[in-house]
Amino acid sequence: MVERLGEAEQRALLDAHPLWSLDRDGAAITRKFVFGDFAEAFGFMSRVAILAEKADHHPEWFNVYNRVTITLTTHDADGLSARDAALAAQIDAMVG
Ligand code: H2B
Repeated sequence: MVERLGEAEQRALLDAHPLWSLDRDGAAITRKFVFGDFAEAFGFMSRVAILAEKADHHPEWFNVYNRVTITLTTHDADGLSARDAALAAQIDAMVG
């Protein structure tokens, strides 16, 4: 098992990454992205996939044409962990 974020850590995560919102009763965070077209959206997903594979931490996501919704949660923690905070930070750094 992986340790879950405490309440203060969860607040810090949302403060640092205001475009993400709590989801699933606090067990996940979600952010929506909109790109110019499918190629841009899929390029972004490819870059996230490489990060995810390196970190062995994988997003749940949904894509329709130029829109991507990413949900981060840690299955091994049954909720949010530092791994979600780290991946959210990397994704935010990628797109601004
Ligand atoms: N991704 C996510 N989001 N949560 C996990 O708990 C997780 C993962 N665990 N990717 C990893 C893979 C685990 O199953 C492997 C065995 O390390």
